[in-house]
Amino acid sequence: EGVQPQEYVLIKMKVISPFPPRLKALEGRKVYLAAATLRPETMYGQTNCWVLPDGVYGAFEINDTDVFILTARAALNLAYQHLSRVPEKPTCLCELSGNDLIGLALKSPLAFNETMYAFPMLSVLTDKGTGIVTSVPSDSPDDFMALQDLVTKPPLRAKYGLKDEWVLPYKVVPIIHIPEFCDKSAEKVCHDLKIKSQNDKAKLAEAKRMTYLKGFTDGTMIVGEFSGRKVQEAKPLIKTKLLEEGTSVLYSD
Ligand code: A2H
Repeated sequence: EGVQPQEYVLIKMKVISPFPPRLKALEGRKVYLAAATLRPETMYGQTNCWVLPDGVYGAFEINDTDVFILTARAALNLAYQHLSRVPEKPTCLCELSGNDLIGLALKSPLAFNETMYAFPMLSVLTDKGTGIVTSVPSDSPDDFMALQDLVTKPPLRAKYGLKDEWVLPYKVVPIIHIPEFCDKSAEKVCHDLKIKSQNDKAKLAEAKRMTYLKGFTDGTMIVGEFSGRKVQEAKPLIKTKLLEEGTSVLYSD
């Protein structure tokens, strides 16, 4: 963690009704899993959402219409950033565990994937961002390996009650071309480094290092409104678009 506050874009991943029993108190409201990202330009390639199974989350009133599901820590920060119905005071409608969120059906801005689901990832930190992470397996080695684990390990799906039809049809969506890594940089680097699972922390750190900077400096968008533009140019434009259309908000951690 740096000394500077990190500025994230919170992606509003809309929870599709009917809500499961644990969320019934929220039925009729606009409820979102609020995912913190540093890469808004990758949102075209979202395939699912990540939560920490044992993480503690809450459903908080952000304004008169929207409810965000995230950690209490993030809700308090948001309350001091003018994102709480009651100024400087989070209002929690119900407490939820990560396990309550697993399997929720979601619709997320820009994603080509129409419906996606919340899945477990054990490396999600609840003291960073919102504790909710959106998954872009084309460009994030963490996301690629965590999804790969769920696809290749039926017992892991069973442990968390994931239906095969939520997990197995997923496809890595190519969204950014990087000359060195072709169009699915995370998949290529994970393969080249022979990364076995999401628990292979040292190699994943190396994979992230290799892809993160290159994506920004050498990447070109190959999908969406800014297709053909450099990632460096497209990133602020996509960020502004998401904020203006109201499908995202800014958040400082
Ligand atoms: B990024 P930094 Cl395509 N726990 O978004 C674990 N990881 C978290 C998190 C949390 N509580 N909150 C956010 N993140 C992830 C997209 C992405 C991201 C791509 C490529 C790289 C990448 C899609 N996932 O991050 O420690 C989120 O994943 C590589 C660093 O604050 C967020 O951006 O620097 C990033 O980590 C924030 O990490």
